[in-house]
Amino acid sequence: MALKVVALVGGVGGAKLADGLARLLPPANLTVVVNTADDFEHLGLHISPDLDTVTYTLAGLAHPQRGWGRADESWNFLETLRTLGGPDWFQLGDKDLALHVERTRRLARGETLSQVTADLASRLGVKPRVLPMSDEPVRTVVLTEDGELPFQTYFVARRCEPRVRGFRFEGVERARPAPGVLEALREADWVVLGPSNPWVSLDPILAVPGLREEVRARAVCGVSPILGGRALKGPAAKMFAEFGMQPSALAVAGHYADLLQLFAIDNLDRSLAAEIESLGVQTLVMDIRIPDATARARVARSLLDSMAERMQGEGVV
Ligand code: FO1
Repeated sequence: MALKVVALVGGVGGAKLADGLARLLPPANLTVVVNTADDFEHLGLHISPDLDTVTYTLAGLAHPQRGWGRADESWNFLETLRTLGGPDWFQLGDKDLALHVERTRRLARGETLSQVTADLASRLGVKPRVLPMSDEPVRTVVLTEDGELPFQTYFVARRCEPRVRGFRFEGVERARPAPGVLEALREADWVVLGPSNPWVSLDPILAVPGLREEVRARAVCGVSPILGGRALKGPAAKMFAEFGMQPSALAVAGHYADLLQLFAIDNLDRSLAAEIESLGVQTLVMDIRIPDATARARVARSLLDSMAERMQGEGVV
């Protein structure tokens, strides 16, 4: 019987792993819980970049190189906005824009983010359940040497250049897990932590009151977002370094050591396995790069096999 899995993910890396799992698991056995602390209001629209990256990836519509936004996009809106003197620092393609307009319209009518997400995902042909971490607004604020910056200002407008001192997840103490999140976790055989940025993609999800405790009660398998000391994508390695830590798969395993049973690291990091195991975490050593469908399915297959084996070893199955 197929395992029931809840994947906690942020942007591009997490979406790709979710896609690998979706290629192998029956849709009813996979729930993807997505970071919404990168969400922001821009041009009067509610933008949910990580939800959209996951939705487009699972729908087979994502831009193959960038990972975010859509393939076969046109840019008439952005070019016209630029001509008119509007803010063009955040790239919104024409097709992508339609989704933000429609989401914003429905939210203004009183639908919740999880309702809107479920309906839009289903219209785009996504089969597994995609849930925002919360329906309440949570916003990552990056504490930098240049002061506090909203996440997308730090990430896109400032290209992650300012040195980071810490993070604040504004609103998180009032946020509740979105409907279905705790139920999915309680039914799950395994929780998978995607190869997403630990600081700004997974920590906000785990900071939603009640969520971390529920994850800790389950078997958890992580995938390193760092290989050979470098992030697969984005500023994770830079952030570890700015906090005075050597960026590595070991540093990521240490970040979640209280949660993890299994942790997948890259062949390049084989020499870190013993130290990760000394944290009480079993390591899986493999090629963790997942640029295309074949690689995503291969990594997902290894994870699912190891999770099933571990359950059998413990006499759970
Ligand atoms: N990332 C960028 O680096 N530059 C952009 O202009 C940009 C636009 C954008 C539009 C829609 C969307 O869904 C994502 C977009 N992203 C862009 C990615 C986004 O900022 C990041 O992927 C996440 O917030 C980090 O996980």
